[in-house]
Amino acid sequence: MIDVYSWPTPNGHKVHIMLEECGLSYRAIPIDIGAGDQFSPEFLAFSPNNKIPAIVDADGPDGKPIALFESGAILVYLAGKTGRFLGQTDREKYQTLQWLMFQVGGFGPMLGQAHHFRIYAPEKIDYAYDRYTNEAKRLYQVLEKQLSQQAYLAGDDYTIADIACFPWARSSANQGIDWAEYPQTKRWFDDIDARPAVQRGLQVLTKHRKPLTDSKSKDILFGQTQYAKK
Ligand SMILES: N[C@@H](CCC(=O)N[C@@H](CS)C(=O)NCC(=O)O)C(=O)O
Repeated sequence: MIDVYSWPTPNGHKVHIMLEECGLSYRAIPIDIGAGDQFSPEFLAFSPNNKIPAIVDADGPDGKPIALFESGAILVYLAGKTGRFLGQTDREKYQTLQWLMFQVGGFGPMLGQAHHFRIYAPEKIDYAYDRYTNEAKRLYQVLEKQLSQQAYLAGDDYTIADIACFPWARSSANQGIDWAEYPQTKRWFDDIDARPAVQRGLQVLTKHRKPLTDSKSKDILFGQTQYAKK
């Protein structure tokens, strides 16, 4: 049994989708990041960066429990455990990892900033708004070029690189993206969105979700609570 400590956000969805795609048994434990659950000592003990997702697999590689944080590392772990969605040859594996790194190093963080400065910032800061909107558009162009040459990011097959990027593309409108300008990326998006395991993964923990509108949650995520010295 795998315990996934998570919340229905893009980084959480990635792991929920992978667990569903692989048919693994798991239990989803809500960490309400708007209420500050990510700062509890119990969670920080295995997720020291105070972010979801994290997993505890009772059946680790050596038969002993293993705890992991960082969604990219969790996807690689689950791919290794099941032999799925990483590619078969060494070449395919490195190509998958390359696009997974593109997501964890850029496509997630930069789109998160675009979303933040377009939607959550208490005032419009033109410089930040434009910088991250332009960077979002540039990153979608990178996807568009890749996906105009092949079905999926790492080649002909669906991999953890696609699983990692897809949940971020669900918020494209809030990132300043117009799908009409990225037809191949939209084709890729619709293809993944139609997968039953993806739809099941997207449902995980969603009954707990609340809109991020209250000032207490915003302080926890973006203000004094987040940056208080611990
Ligand atoms: N690099 C991390 C990022 C995880 C992340 O940013 N998680 C957000 C939700 S999508 C979170 O837990 N935020 C809570 C906080 O910042 O306190 C990963 O890929 O797992």
